[in-house]
Amino acid sequence: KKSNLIYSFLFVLAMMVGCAPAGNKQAKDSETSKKPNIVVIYLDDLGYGDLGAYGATEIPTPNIDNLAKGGVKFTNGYATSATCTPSRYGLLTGTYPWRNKDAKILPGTAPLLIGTEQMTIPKMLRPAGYHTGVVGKWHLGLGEGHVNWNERVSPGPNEVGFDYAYIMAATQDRVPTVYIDNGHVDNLDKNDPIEVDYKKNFDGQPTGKDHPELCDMKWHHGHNNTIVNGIPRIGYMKGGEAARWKDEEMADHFLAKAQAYVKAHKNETFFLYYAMQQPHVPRTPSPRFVGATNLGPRGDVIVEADWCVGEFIKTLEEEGLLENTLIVFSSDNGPVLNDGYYDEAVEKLGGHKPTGGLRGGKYSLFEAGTRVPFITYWKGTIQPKVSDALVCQMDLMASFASLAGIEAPKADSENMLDVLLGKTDNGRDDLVLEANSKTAYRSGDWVMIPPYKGNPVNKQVNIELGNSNEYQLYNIKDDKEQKNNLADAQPEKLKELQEAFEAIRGN
Ligand code: NG6
Ligand code: CA
Repeated sequence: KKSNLIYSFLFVLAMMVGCAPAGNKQAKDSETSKKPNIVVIYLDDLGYGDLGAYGATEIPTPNIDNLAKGGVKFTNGYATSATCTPSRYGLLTGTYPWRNKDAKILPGTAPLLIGTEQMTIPKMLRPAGYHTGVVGKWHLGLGEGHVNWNERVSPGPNEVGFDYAYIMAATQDRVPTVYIDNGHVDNLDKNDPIEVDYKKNFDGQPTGKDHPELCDMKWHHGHNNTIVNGIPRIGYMKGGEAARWKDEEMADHFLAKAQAYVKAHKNETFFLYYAMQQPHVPRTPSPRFVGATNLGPRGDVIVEADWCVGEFIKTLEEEGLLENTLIVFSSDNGPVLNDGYYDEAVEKLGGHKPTGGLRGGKYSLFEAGTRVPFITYWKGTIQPKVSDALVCQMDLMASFASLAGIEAPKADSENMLDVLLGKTDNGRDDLVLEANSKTAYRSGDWVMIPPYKGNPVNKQVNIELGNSNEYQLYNIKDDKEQKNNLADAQPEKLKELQEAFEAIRGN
């Protein structure tokens, strides 16, 4: 009798252990199967006016234009910053990058900028059942300061939330010029180890500075260290010959990885951050796109990027995922023409307006630094429209949390899901903008730029930076080009913005 009792007790126990988790898992599966995939397609230095959908007439971008036509095209969509590293930091962590003093353009040897304890979009989405991947440009640092590129490079994207990471470490113009596959340099020959240094050259390595005759692409400023594929780069690198990327194949290479990711995870719910390299320098279109525009390489790589977007969308469609995927398209900062190489971007510009008429450009506190193309697309769910709502890439974190039905981490990110889905134009009230660690403030239709020391113009890239001895105040609804400084005429407005700005900066 006693043993019977024990047996039935054990039986009940076994049922509880065996079935309860299975029941939970089923519930979880049916819950997660309803959740949409999320894809962020991120370009590098694409300006507000660089797409047909935003007014460009000299650069055909039919595929991205289709996303804009079939989704929400934002006219007040912002990156957090006017350069790459801080914008990517803001996007992935939902936190203002100026809160982190190290969030600046990083060399290829910089340590990981995002703390492994910090919350990120992929880390947040994982417990909600998402598989997470990044393909493309990283530029958020790797390792802890002394990376050995011949061993697994860590911590990196895998350690801050990405299940899959196929990346370039920094930028196309910075060494190491290799792809990194979940921490391992792809195609590395152990007998030809890689060495990287940003201060000192390696013996016997020709540089762009000393050997301009070895360069197929000429440097204009910076970019005169190690020559890889005839292109002089930022930083010194030795070895790793077999692992070095071919610049003209980079777009196809990342596209193939992004497509493979989708195919491999089509039966799961996934978040993919597809960070393309165009139109950042060096601009190296595949031969298929050379001459696609009359604008030289800068125009041609934008057409190439548009083609990649089209191919990628095709894959989502072929896999039957397009109606269950929210796509966000944007750029990390505004446009620049000559960013350090002679590539005819200035000479062949013609009537094209990369900034779409906004003032400034990459590196600038003026609008063109941070206001960028910003499109959301979700076939069958988002009704096409143009939205003037103020939104920032930093808001993706809280918005994706809402979409995934989870609580948003505490951060600067604001839940803009209904705005992103085109259900309302009730966007942010205000936003702090950042360029080279200097900040400006947008509130409603007003932008306030505090006085800053420094050159008003970066002569090398020929861009107005926004530095001035005076306070600047613009009504960007009436004065899109920021020509009319109203700081003197509207002292009360100025005071209102100053106080609100200081309240945010101070907390
Ligand atoms: C600058 C580079 C520029 C570009 C930029 C980063 C020089 C003179 N200029 O320092 O070419 O690489 O950094 O661009 O080296 S970003 O889009 O990644 O922020
Ligand atoms: Ca950039």
